[in-house]
Amino acid sequence: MSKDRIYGVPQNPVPPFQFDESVVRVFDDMLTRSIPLYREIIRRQVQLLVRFYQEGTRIYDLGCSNGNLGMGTCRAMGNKPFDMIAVDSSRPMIEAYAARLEGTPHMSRVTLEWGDIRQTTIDQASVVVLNFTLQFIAPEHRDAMVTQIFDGLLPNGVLLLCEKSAHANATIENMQQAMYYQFKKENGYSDLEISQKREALEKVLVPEAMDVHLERCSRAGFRVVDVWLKWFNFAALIAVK
Ligand code: GEK
Repeated sequence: MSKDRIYGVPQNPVPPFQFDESVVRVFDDMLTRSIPLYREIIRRQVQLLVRFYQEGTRIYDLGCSNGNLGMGTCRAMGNKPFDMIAVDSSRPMIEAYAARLEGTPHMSRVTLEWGDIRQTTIDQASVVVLNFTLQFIAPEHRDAMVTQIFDGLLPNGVLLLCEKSAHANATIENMQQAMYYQFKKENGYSDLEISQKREALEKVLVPEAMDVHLERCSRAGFRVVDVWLKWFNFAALIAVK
């Protein structure tokens, strides 16, 4: 796994963050050092996915990146048949995922699609995973995205949503930010790397308060929504149709 050193040298100006080849090369290192409990989240989401998957239906992984969730799903499903559609708008991400799947027994179970998830037709789904991806969609398109997911889910189908969040209260927001930067420093990121990454993500990753996510899911029609994991400004929720 290559080490993420992308923001280690001063850049002026810092260009907006993109999921390009340089990011794909270091992606797993970047995620494990930048998303608290990333491995734990993937592991539990795979378990939730297996639990809620209804035979003969589809699983969607929207913003699948290089396929950590998909590869975990293949291992967990074993010989059980399933049909997963994995979508990402970054070509290098889809290529990296395809390379991981190539030659594995599950190759035919996962359909990779290069494109914008806002254009994905969701149909006959029992599980939809939206893992740290809604945050990259413009806020004005988020209601439509979640409604599109709700409409494509079968009864008792679930949305598994993970996001970096914000807090409306300044004291809590400042505390969460401080804890998050502490986490990144503990993982070896320098002050320069942290501040340049923050600048690159400004306007690209727009976090919302957890209340906003919960209300959006309820408005879309989900009958129950639960936050199953929270680490300061990171959270995972499950919404059941
Ligand atoms: C994981 N889920 O390992 N359409 C499709 N893909 C998009 C869009 C869009 N509109 N916007 C962003 N992406 C993964 C991690 S990463 C999270 C997800 C992060 C894609 C983008 O190309 C990237 O691969 C992914 O969403 C977000 O659990 O890096 O913080």
